[in-house]
Amino acid sequence: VASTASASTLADPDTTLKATANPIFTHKYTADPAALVYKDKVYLYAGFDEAQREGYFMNDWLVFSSPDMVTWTEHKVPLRAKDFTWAKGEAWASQVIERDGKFYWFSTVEHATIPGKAIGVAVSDSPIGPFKDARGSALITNDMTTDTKISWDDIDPAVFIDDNGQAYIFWGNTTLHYAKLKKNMTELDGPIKTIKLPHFTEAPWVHKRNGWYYLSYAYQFPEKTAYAMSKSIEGPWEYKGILNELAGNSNTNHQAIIDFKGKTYFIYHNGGIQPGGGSFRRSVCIDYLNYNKDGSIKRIVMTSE
Ligand code: FUB
Repeated sequence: VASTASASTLADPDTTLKATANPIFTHKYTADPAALVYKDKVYLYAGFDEAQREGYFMNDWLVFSSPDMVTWTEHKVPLRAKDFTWAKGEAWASQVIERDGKFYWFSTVEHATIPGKAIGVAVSDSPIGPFKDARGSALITNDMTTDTKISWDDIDPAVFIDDNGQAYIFWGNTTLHYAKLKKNMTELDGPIKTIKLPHFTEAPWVHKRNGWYYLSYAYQFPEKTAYAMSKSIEGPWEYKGILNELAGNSNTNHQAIIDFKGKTYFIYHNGGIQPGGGSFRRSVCIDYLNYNKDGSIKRIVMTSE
């Protein structure tokens, strides 16, 4: 998916830019993409890598929309980490999903009082927000999972609604967890379970095609993207191999997969803006994703165009 980003000066909300090259945005560093197809548009959500120092420096999330994957409109900041009053900050990875005309934003933040990362959920009537905390408390905290060796093991929510209406949330670092969500999308419904996948690091993403469930994730560190397939959302998951190679000079590699207007897109980040880009100054890229006849996925060909 190519383009020459002509957006180097874009800074104002509701401004339109053309993205014809990877990285697709060059006016800001953008990380941890998640995407939602709603009606005739794609909504692309990303964390804002503010580039103020080494290490993650992320306070806000960003939202862009497009009718064609090339012309993008940047909207007002839809959500900030501190909009969760119980959070200390840190706008890490998130995903937005629609249910019954409402948009639910599941996000990783640092909890103010329960040590470690936590997952919150915000809600809006519009895919571009503004979003408001839907619970007033975290949905998932570091003390709810048994794997408490690291403070950032409850991160990177991925939410999936199956054809029968049952919603699931997957998340984790090192250990991959999942649980059912109630119809209200703001409460867990039942036990937290774990899935074992080779070299799971973080960044799960779940999608479904032709009766197959796909679970893609960041693999090892520095991260590649790998994936597994299953005939059931509850597994067993069969590891299918590497999907995307190391993301250049970014240690992390964080993907979203969507179908839009007849094509499948693989949306990820790298450190591609040079000079300046890197592990904490990341940029969203988009390439095509293609399937084999048996439903397995061809390796992503990363392009600069
Ligand atoms: O952006 C902060 C963290 O880096 C995310 O939550 C991870 O997926 C990794 O990309």
